[in-house]
Amino acid sequence: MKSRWYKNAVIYQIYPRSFCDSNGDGIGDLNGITSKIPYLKELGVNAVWLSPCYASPNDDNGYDISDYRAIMPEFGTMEDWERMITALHANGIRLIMDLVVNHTSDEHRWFQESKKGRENPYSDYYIWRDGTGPDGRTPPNNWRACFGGSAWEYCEERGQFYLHLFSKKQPDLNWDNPQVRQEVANICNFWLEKGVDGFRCDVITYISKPENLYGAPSSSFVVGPNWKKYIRELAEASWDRYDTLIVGEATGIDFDRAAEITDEREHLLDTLFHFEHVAQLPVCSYNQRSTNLRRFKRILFRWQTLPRASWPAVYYENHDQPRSIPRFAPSGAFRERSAKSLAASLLFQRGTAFIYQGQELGMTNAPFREEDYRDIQAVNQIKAARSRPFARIEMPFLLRYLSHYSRDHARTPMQWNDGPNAGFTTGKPWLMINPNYPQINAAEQENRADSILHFYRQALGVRSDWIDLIRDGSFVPVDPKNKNILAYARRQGRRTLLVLCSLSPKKSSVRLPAEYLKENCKLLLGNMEQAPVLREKTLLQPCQCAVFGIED
Ligand code: TEU
Ligand code: CA
Repeated sequence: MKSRWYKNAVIYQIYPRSFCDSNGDGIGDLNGITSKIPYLKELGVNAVWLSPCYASPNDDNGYDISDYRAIMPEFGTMEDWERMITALHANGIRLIMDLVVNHTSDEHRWFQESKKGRENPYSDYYIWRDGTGPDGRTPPNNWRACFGGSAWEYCEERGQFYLHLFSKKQPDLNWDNPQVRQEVANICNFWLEKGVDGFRCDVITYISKPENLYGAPSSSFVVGPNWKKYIRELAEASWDRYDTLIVGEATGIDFDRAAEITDEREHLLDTLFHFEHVAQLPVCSYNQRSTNLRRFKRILFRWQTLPRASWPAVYYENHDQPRSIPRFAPSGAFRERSAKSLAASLLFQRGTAFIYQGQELGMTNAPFREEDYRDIQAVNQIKAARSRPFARIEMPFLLRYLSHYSRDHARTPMQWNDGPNAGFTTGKPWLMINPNYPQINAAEQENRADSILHFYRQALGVRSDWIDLIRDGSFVPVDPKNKNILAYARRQGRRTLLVLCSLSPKKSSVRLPAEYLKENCKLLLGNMEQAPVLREKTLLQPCQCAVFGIED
């Protein structure tokens, strides 16, 4: 029976490689996570989304799985994993695992068998096609891989191309093969029987490809021809037997499609991550503020109009995205205020709210040099640019782009304290630690009542007190055209939450309808000593936020 617990939940995403290293090898691990469960409990999150911790050669840091039922040795053992989930559950925190089944690692035994030829039991587990052209060495279509180059790799051993939408070490599974679908259901049941509370499904909208791939348009694999059938089949064979959250990563999805596939009556996904507000706009590629507030608000407010039967997921950061400061709000002198104002703007929206590790500290992008990048996406972009004739001209632009958008920015180790390696490891960290860790770290913020960390704890407390209204109430934009302030109201019966968030370095004012100018309006949360005085034209200080409760 589905309790739909996730409709009340705030979920904390952990990127295990960078969260906490317990054995000094410079790599985060499961025992490190277990040691920080009191921190998560104190923060007030209801669940953890754990990025992949399965056996993997780490071509894409675990999003290339070679054994779905084994723990990556660098992260620990299955006993460590059992200890972690037991401790999470004992603290009232659920665990969502990352389900990466659009593709496996090429080191998975299925692929090792499949590539041997067309007669073995695994030959049809992947998407193999004959090449075209006189020598048969032209790929079946012009699809490009997300990490560069063609999405087709020629395998001499088998004499065919295989499809890989990501790296060539991440061959796409053939979901048209019922045996593959059964294998995935078995993997889900293996983890659900161990007590997992659901899955974040990696690029799940890509799993159904068109039958005829020759010349097929690349958009044809987003929610492809058999997508609904395969998801329903998987739900019936596994997810539906447990009280799970199934959140899909839905790159390429639009609003109407999202409303349809998260509609409870469709029995497909419970919710999904869209990417409209974090889309990298060419014009913004080279400046620090990657989006203007009006566009940001327009997108966020639109997604708040998902029909009642559908359910949003709201987030600003994850392991693939740069840090939200300075991306969505001013850094520098206003960094702390901005972080709190962004938190207030996020946590009272309708939907399951996601916080990414370090967001609750106001962690920022890092000053990487070219040699510091580790992410396959950045490394491949640098390698490709270096190999081109105009590298000297191209490189400064690419490095400037990466300084804002590399996925490595989100993957710098957690900053626990101002001790060696920010308290993340006693060894050599696998990725550069942000040199601002002496100023931005959990220990410092633990001891400062006006820190971002304390603000998040307070905000999650307010969210919990008002959760019925936040879950079921209406969403009413306030002064939507305002280009400095993100403001909205949440309303249910006689109760209203009024959320005012300036994301501007300038003093600015917001127009409030008379219905919000009530005597019994109580300040619930704010990031400045002096709360704003509510009037028809309400003045906010730079990056000031305030959340008011009104009970008629
Ligand atoms: O990301 C899917 C995806 O589309 C990403 O490539 C995203 O668009 C890009 O990283 C933005 O810069 C998922 C995982 O979140 C990502 O970490 C993996 O690399 C990818 O799938 C392959 O599993
Ligand atoms: Ca370790």
